[in-house]
Amino acid sequence: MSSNFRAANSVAGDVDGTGLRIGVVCGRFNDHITNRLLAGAENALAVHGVAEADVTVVWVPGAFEVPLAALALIENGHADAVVCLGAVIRGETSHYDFVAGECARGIQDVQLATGVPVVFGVLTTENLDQALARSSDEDNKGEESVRTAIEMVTLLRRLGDDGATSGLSR
Ligand code: INI
Repeated sequence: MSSNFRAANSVAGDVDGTGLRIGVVCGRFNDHITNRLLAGAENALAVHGVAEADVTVVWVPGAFEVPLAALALIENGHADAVVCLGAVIRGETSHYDFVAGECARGIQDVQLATGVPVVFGVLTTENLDQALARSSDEDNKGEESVRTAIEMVTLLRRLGDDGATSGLSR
């Protein structure tokens, strides 16, 4: 099925991080994984033009504490977006579902309450091998999360302005 109908307005962000202030919240639990996510995130921050001086990394005990630290970064004016990094591995915990679920819910709550992008860069895997694979040089959730953060900030700015730069008509 096709038609000649084309939406008049189409908006997306980009991955130019110049001038953006990015907060990174990192869980210390499973830090053999979260340090790899952080390395991927820092690599992406450099690639996408974010200045070192504009990045604040905050360490918390585990994924459960991540949303509160993200909220504090935002409320204290430190970040245009927050990238949350953690590793919850099912094989190693009996309360996987609580930790992973509450972390995800908390992150979504913070971004919806504040209007500031908060990215879920928390690995939730069945085992250590999967966590290693998703924090590798080839495939790194930290790297991907930085791109998401920058894309969402630039998207929201375009949606929020008067349409002049985005091309949105009213
Ligand atoms: N925190 C994690 O980040 N990953 C885990 O796999 C994990 N496990 O296995 O329990 C974990 N637990 C700690 C939790 O995030 C809190 O720090 C703790 O419950 C104190 O609130």
